[in-house]
Amino acid sequence: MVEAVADIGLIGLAVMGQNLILNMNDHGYTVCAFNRTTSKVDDFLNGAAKGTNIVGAHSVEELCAKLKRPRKVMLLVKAGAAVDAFIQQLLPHLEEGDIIIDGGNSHFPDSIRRCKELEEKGILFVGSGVSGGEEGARYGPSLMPGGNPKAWPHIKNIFQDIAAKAPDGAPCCEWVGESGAGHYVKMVHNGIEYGDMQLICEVYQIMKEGLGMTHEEMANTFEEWNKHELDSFLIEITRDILKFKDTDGTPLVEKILDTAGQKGTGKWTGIDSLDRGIPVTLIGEAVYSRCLSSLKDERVRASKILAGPKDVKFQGDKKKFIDQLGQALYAAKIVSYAQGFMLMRQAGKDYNWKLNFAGIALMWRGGCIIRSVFLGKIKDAYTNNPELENLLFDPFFQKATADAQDSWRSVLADAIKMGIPTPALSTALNFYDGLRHEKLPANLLQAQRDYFGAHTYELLDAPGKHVHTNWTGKGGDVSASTYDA
Ligand code: NBP
Repeated sequence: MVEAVADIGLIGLAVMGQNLILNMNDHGYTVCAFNRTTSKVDDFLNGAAKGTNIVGAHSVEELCAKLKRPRKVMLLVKAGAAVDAFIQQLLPHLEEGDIIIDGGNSHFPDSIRRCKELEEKGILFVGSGVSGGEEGARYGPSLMPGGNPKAWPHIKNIFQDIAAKAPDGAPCCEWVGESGAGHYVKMVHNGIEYGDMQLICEVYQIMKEGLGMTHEEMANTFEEWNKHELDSFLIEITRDILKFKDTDGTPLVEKILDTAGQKGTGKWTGIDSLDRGIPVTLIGEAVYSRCLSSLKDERVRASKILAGPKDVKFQGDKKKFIDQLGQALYAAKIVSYAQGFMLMRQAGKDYNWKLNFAGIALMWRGGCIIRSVFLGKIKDAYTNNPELENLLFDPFFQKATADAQDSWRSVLADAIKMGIPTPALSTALNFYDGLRHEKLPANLLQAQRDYFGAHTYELLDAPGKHVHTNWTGKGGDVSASTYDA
């Protein structure tokens, strides 16, 4: 008879799984480790786990037998079929009230499905975003658990113990919401990460190409920015990357091929925003920018034949411009987060998830790739007003964008004149200007739609009443039916 000694089982002994197990062990939990290729269990027990309380299993049956009740099994395997395969293997060895946690980067519709299917079998499913990479997993990740709420009291202590801690000591882990909410929030987190990275890259190109700054100057600027409102992990690593010299003494970053890869979570966010009709334009541009970067051969050909501005060099006050560039970056970042929270707000309504936005900002405050001081301000905004309609309406962010807008416009005007691409910085300003316009030109658009397709329009003084005009005198009076695509 195998003794039930372990507090939790963990399947998947790659980089994330191994480090999370060691982190759990550090916090006094006994973990049972399992992996599809079982030789990796022995390698782990004889290697990194040697001398710890970690135990191993060589079959799913043995793993389940070693777990205290209710059993808790966490999966850290490749998202997709592997998760479903393990759930099927686990089911015969679990009983009602046991918990399966998927900590991989699963797409949220899969988590919605799994949560429902497992609930029907009496098993509590949790889909948890895990962010922070290898180091986060080992010393404190940001954890975003959602799913069957009955599971939360059983996993709360272990999750909050192993999570990163914000500067005030609060764990970067809270219950996100029902069903697929945890993986949804992780998806938006990753989308925002795409946006933050793209914004920094655009600033780097302006500094290098427009201002002719050296790598030392650029690194020093990022270092300076990291002391104030832009203080964040991504600004910090950008400083380090710009300083990093190859063995020949030149900056390594300039030797790296300028084509960006992606694993799909940014794309998922963009597609989801289109499906929900929420203008998450900055993340969309960040994904498209990676796509454009990967068209290297075409860009090389285009660079030789497509005209740009002739010999434009920045002529103004360089120091002032760098300060304005920091303001532009900050303002665009605010817009990106405002868009991300708009998307989560809509998803919350669509799925009836009670998302706690202050809690989400706190979860991202530490441990994850987008961690920053700025997220503390977002937490404050939603703590002050949990029903906040838009982050930009919060007094702090209203003032921050108002203070930055002149610099933001000036920087973009110069970048456009110099022919330097700024898709994310620009779309953020366009969104900001669109949002603050009481009237947009969609009245003309509606007229065009009605002109060519009899799609009807509403009048300002009679909203809700759909009218069709025979614009040419040739068409009939029949209109198309109205519906939202
Ligand atoms: P990987 O994503 O590289 O997955 C490796 C694990 O998946 C191994 O245990 C492997 O077993 C197992 N696996 C695979 Br691959 N195909 C399988 C299948 N068909 N059936 C069963 N098991 C299978 O590991 P990772 O980088 O540690 O990431 C784990 C999860 O966490 C992923 O969902 C990832 O997206 C997510 N994540 C990763 C990071 C990161 O920084 N790496 C950060 C945040 C989240 P084997 O040993 O037998 O091949």
